Amino acid sequence: MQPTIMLSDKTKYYLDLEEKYGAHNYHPLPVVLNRGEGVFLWDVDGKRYFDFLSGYSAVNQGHCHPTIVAALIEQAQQLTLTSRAFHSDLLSEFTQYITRYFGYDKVLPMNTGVEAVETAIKLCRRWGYDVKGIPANKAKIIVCAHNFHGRTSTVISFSTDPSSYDRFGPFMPGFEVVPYNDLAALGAALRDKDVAGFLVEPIQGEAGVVIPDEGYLATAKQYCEDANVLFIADEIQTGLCRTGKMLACDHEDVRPDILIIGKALSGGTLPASAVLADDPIMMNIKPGEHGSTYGGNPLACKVSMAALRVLQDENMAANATEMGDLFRRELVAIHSPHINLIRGKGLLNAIVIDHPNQEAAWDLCLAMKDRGLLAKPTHGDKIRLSPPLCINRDQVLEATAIIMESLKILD
Ligand code: IF1
Repeated sequence: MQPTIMLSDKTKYYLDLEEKYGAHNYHPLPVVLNRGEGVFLWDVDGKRYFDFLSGYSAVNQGHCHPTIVAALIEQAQQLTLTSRAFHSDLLSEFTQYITRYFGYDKVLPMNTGVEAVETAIKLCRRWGYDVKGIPANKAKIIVCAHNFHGRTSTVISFSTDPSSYDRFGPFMPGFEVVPYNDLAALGAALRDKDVAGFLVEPIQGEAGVVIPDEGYLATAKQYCEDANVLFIADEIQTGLCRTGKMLACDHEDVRPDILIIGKALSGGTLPASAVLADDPIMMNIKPGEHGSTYGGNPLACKVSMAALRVLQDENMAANATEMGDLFRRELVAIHSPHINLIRGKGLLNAIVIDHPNQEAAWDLCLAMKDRGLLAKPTHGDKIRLSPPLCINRDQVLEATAIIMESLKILD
């Protein structure tokens, strides 16, 4: 049965405006939002929804978290941007705060996630030349099939998803793709003396929450150490308590040589990302060799410290573990013939829809929207289910009931 999409005139008005004046580089669910609080979003007609996307894990702390918003407002009235031509008190405090928080010598602040990935690539290559002694312009970085690290022309150069890279060439050389979760392939690729780094998502988000075998990350890290290659973790989506630990790498006690974080670093308020590494890696970049106008701005620094503090103060890692376990148990208990697979760690979850209709996952998302829960399909048949980490037991149960009810439209 096809869900009937009934949209209010108000909703249609906004959809039409964006359709006419905005580039068509997205295909959103037909819902127009104008308010958020905790695990909830409201549309322009005042209808309330559970947010099961969390801005792709940017709002781990919940929408408009009062502590984070207070920091934002306070700092916005004091000082927002100096550029890195001058110092700011907040950047100084932030560098100390975040390096102690994650246990690294140094931080390099950027804005969006992909900028932090770009920064990590440059840091890795520079280390490859200056420390490892790779001949000029020969450095290679190993990446994984079905990776997602962002949208810049360098980063899409090593994407294996045609919708990311097709007709956007020519592409940046120097990347070697190996299958994810394949230690033998990684080991073979690491025999090349020109390899400087291995860039990996501890759980592949865009690929549909693909969790590697237990021990993969720890062994991959060991292989990298043995080959004198940097282990670079993209924790932009998996980090900051999303999977039940501060970092997804913590599940295997892996300490990345280069750590990339973003998204929830600002709790969904403004773009803030960061690259963390120790001095032997970070100190190879000298003044004038890398930077960003907004990177490390005092507003982002203040907000990021608040966002990190909230994760700790509100035990969001433990809650993600507990609520994630409960949520997956509840999903399994639905026994829906239309759910092929339920997987996840903490509150980073996905279901795979099994249905003859190609549009089933999209239709299910529309049905869930009608019943008050927002999620978005990827790759046709997968739906990511990742609510803010402040979700409580009753809310998990209420949300699961909505999902169960919505699944009936696929009967
Ligand atoms: C979009 C996906 C999620 C990321 C990892 C870097 C970035 C991302 C591991 C870049 C961004 C976002 C971007 C968003 C969709 C979304 C996404 F489905 F595409 F894969 F979250 F699952 N590394 N992921 O997940 O960060 O530059 O965007 O700040 O619309 O492209 P950014």
